[in-house]
Amino acid sequence: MEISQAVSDALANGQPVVALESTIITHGMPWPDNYNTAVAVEEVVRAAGVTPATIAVINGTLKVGLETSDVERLARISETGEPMMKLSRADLALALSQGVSGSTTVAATMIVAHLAGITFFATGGIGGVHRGFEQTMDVSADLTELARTPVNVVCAGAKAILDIPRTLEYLETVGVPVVTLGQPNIPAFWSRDGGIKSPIELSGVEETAAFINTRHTLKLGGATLVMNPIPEAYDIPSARIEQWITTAIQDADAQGISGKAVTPFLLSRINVLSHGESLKSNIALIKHNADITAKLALAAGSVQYR
Ligand code: PSU
Ligand code: MN
Repeated sequence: MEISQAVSDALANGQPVVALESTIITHGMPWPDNYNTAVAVEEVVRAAGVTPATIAVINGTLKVGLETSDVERLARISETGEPMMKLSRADLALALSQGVSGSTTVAATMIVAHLAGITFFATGGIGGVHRGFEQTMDVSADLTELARTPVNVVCAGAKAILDIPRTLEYLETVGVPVVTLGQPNIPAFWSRDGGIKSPIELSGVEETAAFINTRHTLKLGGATLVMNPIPEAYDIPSARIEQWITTAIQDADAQGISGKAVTPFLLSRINVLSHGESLKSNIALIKHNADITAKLALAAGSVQYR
């Protein structure tokens, strides 16, 4: 593992660090929006007085705190055709043992953040239980990771490409608290209102930091999943996004897309179908999440999570 100077200094001084994932760069957005967003998100964290740590595997090394050149390399794979694995818990060791490169999903980013001693992590959307899982058994490894690894994750909810009620049921079963900030219903990524009551509603950063610290004092293990609604100006109501989702899922079925390829396929298809509207919202919500996560890390202070 290679920890950047800025990140290792912050950790050594007990200052807060926010982890950032890299699958959103390689498989979540097109070039050059992916690069610009990854750089901007790091800036948002720094502006709040917190150190960002973007995580990926570069030539077989776990990197915590990517250099800008690494971020650009990940972002440009659609241009360069460089092979880049999408790494979750099951395949993290493969990239290291083979000396190759890969981006880390929410699950893999949590694992690496925990190894490095980082306890807060900002992302856009998590993986979950896919629609039609009765047939495919497609349930993201992000969910089991949240249950076992104590790295708290801030997202904008689960995307409506997933089966959201079943995703919430699964999280309840494995004991992951789902906290929505400032509203009774969970958000659904592009939409502020996911139409389903949040298991827990808290008013903001201070209350959430107290909740998270109490949870760790109880040694309950695993993460708290915080859902932060997309800023109002970028909200796309469910009814509007649903048409694109339905078409994208039909296209995925027709083309026989399966396994790891499903989420990236749907994201890029929805971006095309929405003429970039979904991407604009995606960029806005991830920046907002980065800001809230940095503030949460500051408010939580230096409680040790196990
Ligand atoms: N959802 C999004 N954007 C993303 C992802 C999910 O809205 O970029 C990425 C994240 O890295 C997440 C991963 O951890 O996809 C989940 O993939 P899978 O469903 O294959 O576990
Ligand atoms: Mn899957």
